[in-house]
Amino acid sequence: MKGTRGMLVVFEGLDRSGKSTQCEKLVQTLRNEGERVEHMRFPNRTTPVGQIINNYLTGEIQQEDHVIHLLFSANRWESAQAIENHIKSGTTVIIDRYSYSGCVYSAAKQNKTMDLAWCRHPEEGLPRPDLCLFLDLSSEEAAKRGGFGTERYEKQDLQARVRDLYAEMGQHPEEREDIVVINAGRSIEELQRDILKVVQVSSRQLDTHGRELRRM
Ligand code: FDM
Ligand code: MG
Repeated sequence: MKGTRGMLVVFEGLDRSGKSTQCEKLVQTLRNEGERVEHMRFPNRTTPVGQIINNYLTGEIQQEDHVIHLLFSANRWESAQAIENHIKSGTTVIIDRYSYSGCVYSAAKQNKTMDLAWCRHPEEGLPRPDLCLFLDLSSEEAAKRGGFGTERYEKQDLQARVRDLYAEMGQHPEEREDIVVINAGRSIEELQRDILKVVQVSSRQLDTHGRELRRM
């Protein structure tokens, strides 16, 4: 990946789909190849906004649906300039969850005034991923993998709606261009190989076209 700027690669998928494992493996592989890579994850629970989100997810506090949605988005905006700076300076940024999670988990609550379109608005203007790797696993298979934890969204009925909403969001004109579906019901090594290939193709396209960083 010798292009003029770094790539923005995000991982999406249900809880237990293997995102964090694959994210770490990709970061390591690219670093071993001599690439500069920054690894991030959302929610970033270390900031003041992130601490509110953490307390909400663990069930310590309640938040109105729209409010917590906007805080998840604000948590990305806190890092937007840093992401852009990394990319411009030639560092590739790899992120565990991004705007897709932001939209689908909120929309899965079925609040009457929070459809996908409403949920996507606060994301507009954020750095747009060059590639979104969607690790696809059924909610049943996800539940089998050691079961869910105790956090707020780790329930099978919500996860099933989340998966449908990921598919719906994949129809959005921009998201459709960025998203690559990876069958996550396979071994860690198989996924890793597949993912690396997809990233390499995407990287070559970027080198050829030398595109400006886009915005959501
Ligand atoms: N989540 C994550 C959201 O609801 N909105 C968001 O914007 C993001 C980034 O937070 F259930 C949800 C998805 C998941 C939970 O994520 C915590 P991790 O990856 O399990 O920490
Ligand atoms: Mg989780």
